[in-house]
Amino acid sequence: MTEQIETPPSAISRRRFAGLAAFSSAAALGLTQVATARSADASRGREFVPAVVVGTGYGSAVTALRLGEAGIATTMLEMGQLWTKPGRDGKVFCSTLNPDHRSMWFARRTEAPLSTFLWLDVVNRDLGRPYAGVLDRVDFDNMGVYVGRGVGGGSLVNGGMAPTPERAYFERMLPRVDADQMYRRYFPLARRMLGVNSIDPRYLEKTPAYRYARVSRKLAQQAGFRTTTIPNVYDFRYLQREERRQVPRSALAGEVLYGNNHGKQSLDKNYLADAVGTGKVTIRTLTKVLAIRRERDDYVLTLERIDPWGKVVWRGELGCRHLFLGAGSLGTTELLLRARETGALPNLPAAIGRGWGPNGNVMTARANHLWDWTGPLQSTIPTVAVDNWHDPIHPAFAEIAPLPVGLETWASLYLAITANPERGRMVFDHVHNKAKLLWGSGQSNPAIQSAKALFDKINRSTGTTYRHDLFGNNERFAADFCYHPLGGCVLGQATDNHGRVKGYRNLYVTDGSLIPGSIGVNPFLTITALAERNIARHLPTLP
Ligand code: FAE
Repeated sequence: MTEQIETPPSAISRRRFAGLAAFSSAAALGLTQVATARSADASRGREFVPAVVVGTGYGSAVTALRLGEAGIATTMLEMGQLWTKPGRDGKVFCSTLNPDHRSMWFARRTEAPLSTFLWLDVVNRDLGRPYAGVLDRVDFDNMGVYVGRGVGGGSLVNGGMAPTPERAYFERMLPRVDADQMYRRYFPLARRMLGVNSIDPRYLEKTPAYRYARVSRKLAQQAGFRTTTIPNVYDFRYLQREERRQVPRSALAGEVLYGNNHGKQSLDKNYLADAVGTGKVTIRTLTKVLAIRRERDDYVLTLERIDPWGKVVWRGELGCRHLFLGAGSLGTTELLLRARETGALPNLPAAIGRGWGPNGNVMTARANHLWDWTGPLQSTIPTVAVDNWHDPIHPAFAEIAPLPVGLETWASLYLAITANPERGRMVFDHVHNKAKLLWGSGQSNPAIQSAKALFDKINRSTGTTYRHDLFGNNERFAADFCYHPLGGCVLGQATDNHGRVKGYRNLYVTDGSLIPGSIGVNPFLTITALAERNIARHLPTLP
């Protein structure tokens, strides 16, 4: 079998230009459809397309591009908005320090990961009328899950960190995946496509914007820990020009959680632009898939379209032969659980809903000595980590996060990724017609213990302490929310070894739900590479 993995660069740039132009004109005209050619109007009866991709995050974007390149007419369905049209302030996204209605997905108040500062309720803001904002927090018992909503999914709101997992851990988590092929072919391909780059070490050492990272790094090294830099999809050359005030500031203007107006190479700038540029891929925005059923050889999707204020403006159906689910760990698992539990797709495997985990996420913060000031200007794009992954008892990869509030805080903030072996389970709640996560509060303890082992040692060695004022209830560790939901449709369990869902033909999963709850580093590079690997296997079998 030949596996298609690359397109010549010249073809990519022509396509990308066409795709970007389609995004701009859809935004300018206020359309909920992005395409280079006009496609049929779904509001007139049930339409049929050969392939549907649900969602527009990493797995979906890869899949749609490769389907489009193969000449297969594909419709992408995204419940969030297209984020390319500036608001009244001339900006597409609002900043983390000054959030407005664009920040959160139908919420009355922002729900930032840090709830207080100096125990004061100064972080979150009331938002007024709920709106289809870009960041969602889905709350379950004992676990809140942050996800991106919009064309580009998580790429719109994430920190852009794109590390490659340690090979031995990747092999442990996904033992049936050919690691040689992944590390030789698909990780490099994903890095190239996503525009992964690394900070210039000379810039890292001298810029005031990463003083906070250098301070944390110094203290970690004093305690005997190894540190490393983390590649990113934020354009570090742009960042340097921001500092020189040659271009509008984004990472240096507190933008990240509610979107970056500049610098970030989110999926709409690469995979999705290329996909639309093939002329075969259409994206429908503000369109949510509610249910999936089977009619003869086809899948029929029940859809609902809203306006940005949440009013339902259309309901209908769309038929397809091949259905690719890329709605993220929560979204994909919910759709399949609903299909199984309502009897629409009764042969779906019992493994759907299992193997869920938060990638061992835990946040913590330390208070530094007065002479170790972290600086008022902090880049929102993290680029240094404390690497304690090889600790035999408490492995942790702790990324040094900014606290970009524009004034000195003497605080060092961290997102630690740990190898928490605990797994949760998603089940279907018939009463509320939605998925529910079963995650006990004690299940976060192994993650907290790993982070604690690392930061206790830093505090002991350097004579510093934890901050208690940031996460509410005087907590030093926050492991009751995550940025990295993984699992629910685990590769090789709910699906075959390439993401084909067991029990049904032409039904595929292509997102973070394939990864069994933990991958040891930030996950989007792995999700992208795995999606490339899987679609390369499926393409020759498609019409
Ligand atoms: P994802 O990107 O979540 O896309 C799913 C899409 O499907 C979304 O656009 C949804 O709106 C849409 N959707 C869901 N349900 C439906 C439905 N029923 N109908 C239609 N559309 C639907 O999926 N990861 C890193 O590797 N590095 C980082 O630095 C990093 N930082 C993060 C920071 C934040 C604040 C957050 C929230 C996440 C971060 N992540 C980071 C995680 C990363 O963004 C996430 O793993 C990926 O986005 C997951 O990719 P998927 O393709 O699984």
